[in-house]
Amino acid sequence: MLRTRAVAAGILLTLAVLTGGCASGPDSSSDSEGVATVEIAISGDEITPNGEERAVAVGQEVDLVVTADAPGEIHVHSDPEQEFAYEGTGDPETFSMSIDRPGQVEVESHTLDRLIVKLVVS
Ligand SMILES: [Cu+2]
Repeated sequence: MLRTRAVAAGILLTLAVLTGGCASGPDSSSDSEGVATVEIAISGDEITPNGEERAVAVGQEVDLVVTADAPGEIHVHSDPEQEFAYEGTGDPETFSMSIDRPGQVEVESHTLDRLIVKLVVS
């Protein structure tokens, strides 16, 4: 009986800790309202978006969400340049980054030699 209680208390404690962890979720999600999500779909040699401009803020978190049917690499022409290799499993893969100075930053697929999106950072 005592042992059962101790286990139960242990579980409750664990739950409390987990819940505490979750409770910080809503707080940080208010920050994530400022996240710019760029959905990128790559299928064969078709890429969406197709070179459109997208305005983002300096220092803003930019999430590149890549859904691709084959592995490849995304190139972000920021300074310094950033590269993200995606596996291309057909499931969305998220790459978080930010640009820390104003300007235009091209996001390209070198695999397909195409401009995907142009980030207009200000
Ligand atoms: Cu490039």
